[in-house]
Amino acid sequence: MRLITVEGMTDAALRTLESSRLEGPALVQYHCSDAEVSEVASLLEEADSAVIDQNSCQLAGISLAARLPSRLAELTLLTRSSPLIDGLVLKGLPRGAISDCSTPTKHGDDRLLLGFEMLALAIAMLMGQPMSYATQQGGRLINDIVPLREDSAVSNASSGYLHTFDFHTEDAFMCIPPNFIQLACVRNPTNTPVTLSGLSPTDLEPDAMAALRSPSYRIGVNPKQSGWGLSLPKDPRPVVEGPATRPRIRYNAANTVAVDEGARGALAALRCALSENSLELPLADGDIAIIDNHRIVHSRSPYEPSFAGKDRWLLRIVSYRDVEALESRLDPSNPNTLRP
Ligand SMILES: O=C(O)CCC(=O)C(=O)O
Ligand SMILES: [Fe+2]
Repeated sequence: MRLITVEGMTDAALRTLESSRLEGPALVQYHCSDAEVSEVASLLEEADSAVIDQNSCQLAGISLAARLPSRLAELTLLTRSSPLIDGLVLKGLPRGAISDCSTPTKHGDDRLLLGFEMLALAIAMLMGQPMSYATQQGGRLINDIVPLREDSAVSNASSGYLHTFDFHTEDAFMCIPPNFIQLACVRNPTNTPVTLSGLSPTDLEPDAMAALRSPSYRIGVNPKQSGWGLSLPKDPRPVVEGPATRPRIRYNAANTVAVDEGARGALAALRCALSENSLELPLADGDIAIIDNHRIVHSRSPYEPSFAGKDRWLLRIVSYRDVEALESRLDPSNPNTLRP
């Protein structure tokens, strides 16, 4: 994994990305300027005082996306379109009114949406079509990644804080996983990073790579998405796909099962490579990370919440490049919701 700090979409930045192209996925990091912070702060103020709910958030998100500071929009669109960039971290955005709210203690309540949530949604809209899952957090488009007491002992769940959430592609078990996952940091008092990793073309021996590219793996559902259990791909599938110089991964360390011994050995080699290539991304208040979900896997270590209202709180939004491919899963009464 490479983390490359840029000052904008400059030729020098693109040359750096091009020259290190074969060294594995590239994450671009940009620190917002004071002028951008104050521009976004006034957009947030407006959105914070508007009444925005699950039904009106699509239009409100589009209207905010159209008014984003140009450099932020350019970097986001470049991340969507350039094969040289696999993720973007926008650092130091303002949070508006959400910074005074307590961290939610349950999933899927029907509270109104605040400015920072709309900012996250606007950026996700530039990346593709944000979609929600009928099976997750009450079908909300913007999920709360928070510790939940009742899930403390659940491993491989974002709310299961006592356990590691091991490396995974978001919703890897689905026939069509989302293209991008976005994590927007409301607060992170324990400085618990999201750990990222990916593959460069030369990380694995040719035999292991060939096994990972063969249709020899089944991925089970996550504990929090058990509703999809009957809608998994029927046949085993590859874990690695795409061009040799830019491999794509569909993987979940917790529940990827290989059909034979050779495929199992390759999976162990993949696990080693991912752990060697890992990069800790410490998300601070107001940071927004966009991750190409086919190029970069993510994980989270255990952490200790205090349940006094100010625990770690990220917003998660997934987006898809191609909604038509999802047709059979669209909820007829809500075209931005997917169901098993
Ligand atoms: O809590 C995190 O840093 C990441 C959690 C996660 O994997 C997710 O929300 O999909
Ligand atoms: Fe995840």
